[in-house]
Amino acid sequence: MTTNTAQEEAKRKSSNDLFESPDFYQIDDLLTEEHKLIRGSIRDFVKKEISPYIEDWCQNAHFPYEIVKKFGDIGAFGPTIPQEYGGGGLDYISYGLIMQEIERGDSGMRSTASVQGSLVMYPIYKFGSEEQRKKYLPKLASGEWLGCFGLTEPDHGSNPSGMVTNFKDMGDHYLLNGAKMWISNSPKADVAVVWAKNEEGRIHGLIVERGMEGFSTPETHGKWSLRASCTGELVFDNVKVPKENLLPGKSGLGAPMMCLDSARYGIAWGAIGAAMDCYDSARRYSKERIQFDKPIGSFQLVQKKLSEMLTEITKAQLLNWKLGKMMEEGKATTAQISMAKRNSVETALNIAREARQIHGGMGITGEYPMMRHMMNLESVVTYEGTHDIHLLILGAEITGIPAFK
Ligand code: TGC
Ligand code: FAD
Repeated sequence: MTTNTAQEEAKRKSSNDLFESPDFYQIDDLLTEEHKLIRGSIRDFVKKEISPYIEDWCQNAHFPYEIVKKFGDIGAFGPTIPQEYGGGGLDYISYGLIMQEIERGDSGMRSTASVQGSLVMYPIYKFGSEEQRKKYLPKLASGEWLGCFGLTEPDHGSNPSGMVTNFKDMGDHYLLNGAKMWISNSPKADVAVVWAKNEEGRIHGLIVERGMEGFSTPETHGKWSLRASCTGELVFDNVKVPKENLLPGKSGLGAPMMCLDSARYGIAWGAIGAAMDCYDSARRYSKERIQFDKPIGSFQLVQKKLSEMLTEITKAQLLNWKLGKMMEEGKATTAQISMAKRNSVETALNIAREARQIHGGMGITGEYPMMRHMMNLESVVTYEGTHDIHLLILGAEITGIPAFK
């Protein structure tokens, strides 16, 4: 395809992104003018920079590396990190809205943004030294560098405290050994925040940089989900990590778990973005598609599907907004975040399936977004704590009895 033809094709697809956000309970009244401006600018960005291309990226399992710099330019990385470190200095509702709009475009794109902001910049800001903050945060915020977060291991997914990746104090440096698996952004990342145990078995965060001898990041191929996001391993074979790369501010499993609280919050908003995209496509299609000489939207069964979708989206929007307020006040608990992440992803998966059905056979094609969202959401329902782990976090909160072990 010549450049001109490619641009025309992109323009055609872009003009097909007719997304209109459902707001059945006038939740916009709860937003400030700044919130609406931020949401509007990210929505425009998604229509221009993601919607025209996302189908091709996913079909070809292509991670568009150039999106990293573009995300940096629009302030998608580290929205709540203070501006002095390059972050947005925004509140948690703004952060949620940014994730909602990006995931409305694609969950893989939101993954890139939420890993960078919540799982790489957040721990460096929260637990890092002033030197580490100054060295890494501005470059990560601008998209000059891409980061990843290594917690999961081949034999330790839901149970990260069993991790075997470890480091030894060698006097003038640490020696890091082990492997991480299923790491978003890893094949292209410049820096990795890696969680590993010291000789006493205490978990610490270390910043590992591409180019350190013995550090490699093999890509994971063959995914049916998040195909526009790159995923891989982190392999540490006697990697010499400078002592100044240890995050000094917090150790223990609580440190990575605090990062997960922030990222799971973003996912709660993001997944509803994907749900809104599916609902909006189904709403429009139901008015255009004629069967038995009538629009299919005139049939009660189709109206039932649409009504239930809108009800669930509205409930989740309200839950997310209230959670955002509690995050802002520093009052949100891990269990409250689990409830919202779990609810949003389940809602989005159900809506993607129902919306796909409303589109009939056309729903399985890339002309419409439902199958892509549905396949993406199969990762979202698993990562950042599986659906059942979040249920157990809630169960432990209700009963006071953890049922993980
Ligand atoms: P448990 O005994 O409950 O806790 C161990 C220690 O950690 C502390 N802690 C927290 N601290 C602060 N905030 C939190 N949210 C905390 N959660 C736990 C806890 O107080 C305790 O501290 P201490 O001082 O008493 O030792 O831990 P457990 O081993 O029983 O595990 C609990 C469980 C299963 C809930 C937890 O480990 C879990 O959530 N597992 C799921 C793992 C997970 O979510 N992995 C995500 C990997 S990253 C990822 O998926 C990125 S995808 C990103 C993308 O592409 O968008
Ligand atoms: P397992 O823990 O083996 O779970 C398998 C099944 O057993 C699940 O259904 C689970 O709910 C169930 N189960 C496990 N324990 C219990 C229990 N106690 N009670 C009841 N049921 C249980 N990780 C990172 O560190 N960084 C990343 O950037 C990252 N990105 C990812 C990107 C993708 C595309 C994917 C798919 C994963 C990513 N992950 C990442 C890993 C992700 O967090 C893990 O896949 C997830 O935590 C689950 O771990 P697991 O896959 O090992 O499943």
